[in-house]
Amino acid sequence: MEQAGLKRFGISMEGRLLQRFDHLVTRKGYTNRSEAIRDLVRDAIIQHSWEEEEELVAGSILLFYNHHQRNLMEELTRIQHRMHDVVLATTHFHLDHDNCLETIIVKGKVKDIQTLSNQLTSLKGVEYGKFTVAPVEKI
Ligand code: NI
Repeated sequence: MEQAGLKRFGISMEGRLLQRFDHLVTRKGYTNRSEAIRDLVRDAIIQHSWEEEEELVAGSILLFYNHHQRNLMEELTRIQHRMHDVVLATTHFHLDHDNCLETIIVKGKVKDIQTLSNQLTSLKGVEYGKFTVAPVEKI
């Protein structure tokens, strides 16, 4: 029987990811996974709602990838050139022999920056990508 309108659904994920998630749940003081996931979902919805806006924001896109991945470097450059009007600067760090960390500083309409971020983070070989905007303020 349903309680207080709560719905249940199943989530599948890799064991290693789940292990790290559980560590986060404990560290952040959540009493259970559901509570942590509800917070993540709320954040995601807020982040997504910004896409609808025409508002100008500044932010950064953080990318972690292995530069040996075929065509990845070319694709990263091509996409950034195509959206050069929102890219202010790109800084590339060679972390070790294989891995690179790149931060792209952006400014523009949220929907354009989100599009750029989605294109970059979904590229094959990008192992981690994070788009962060400055607190919602008019620039
Ligand atoms: Ni590098």
